[in-house]
Amino acid sequence: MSVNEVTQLARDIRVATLKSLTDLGFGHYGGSMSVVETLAVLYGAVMNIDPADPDWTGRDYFVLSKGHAGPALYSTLAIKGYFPMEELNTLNQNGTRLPSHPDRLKTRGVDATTGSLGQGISIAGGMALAHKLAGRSNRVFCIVGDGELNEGQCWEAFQFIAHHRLNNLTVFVDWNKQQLDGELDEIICAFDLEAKFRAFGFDALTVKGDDIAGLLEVVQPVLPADARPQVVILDSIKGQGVPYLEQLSNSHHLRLTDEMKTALNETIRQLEAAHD
Ligand SMILES: Cc1ncc(C[n+]2csc(CCOP(=O)(O)OP(=O)(O)O)c2C)c(N)n1
Ligand SMILES: [Mg+2]
Repeated sequence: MSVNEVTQLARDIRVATLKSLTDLGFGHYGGSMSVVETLAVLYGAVMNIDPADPDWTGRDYFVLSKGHAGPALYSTLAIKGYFPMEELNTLNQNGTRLPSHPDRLKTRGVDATTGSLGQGISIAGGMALAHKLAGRSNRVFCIVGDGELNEGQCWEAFQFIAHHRLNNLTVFVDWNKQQLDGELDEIICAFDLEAKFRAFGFDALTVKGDDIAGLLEVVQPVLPADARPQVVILDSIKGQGVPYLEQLSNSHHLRLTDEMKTALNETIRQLEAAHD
């Protein structure tokens, strides 16, 4: 996929996610929006996957450690053909196969059950070690939240990943500078993320969270066998790509008012009109 095609895919993921959440009337908007471009890059142009055979053992694996962004992952999987788009309308409702947080036993294409923050990165480390020990070339990709880094488990996992040189795992930190109910700087400051990861044995770099060309350049190449594992810090905005959400300081979980619905529907309309 070209940069233009991935950009188009990101737009489609954003629209589908906004629609599924807005039809429901509540949900995790901010953190879903900030990972849209990364999901488009991974599922559109980087990961070796077969939506017709989600359990194919040769596939690359994806772990959404910040599981509350599940709605964005579901839209990505539906667009890629893992299940029908209409199923997105069942998000988080009784009997759905799309619970608010990903469950690998419920949804085709979900590789790991997440939602309890801190656990997904440990799962991803285990997956990467298993591939490495077996001499397989599968890659593993994992997105953690910046607030999620408050969980000590993340740092245990990072040490494990660096110790075992699991450079078949790429970690993304969604540095959107907010967590559940406020700014990181007010709650627990992240300090210098690049420096912290380097001290933990990673190669670290920062890319704008919506810079599709930049992300492709960094993530597409397979790292040399002796490289340190890579962390990509996504300099993102909570609510990214949706003007109304970008200016909110509490877009983490919204229960929609009429005013919010109007603003979100306007963005959906504009994004759809921009469709090539
Ligand atoms: C172990 C655990 N503690 C608390 C929560 C509740 N919780 C859900 S999302 C969230 C904030 C996460 O912030 P961040 O990782 O920055 O997510 P993002 O900004 O990307 O939405 C919290 C505290 C949880 N899901 N798991
Ligand atoms: Mg955050």
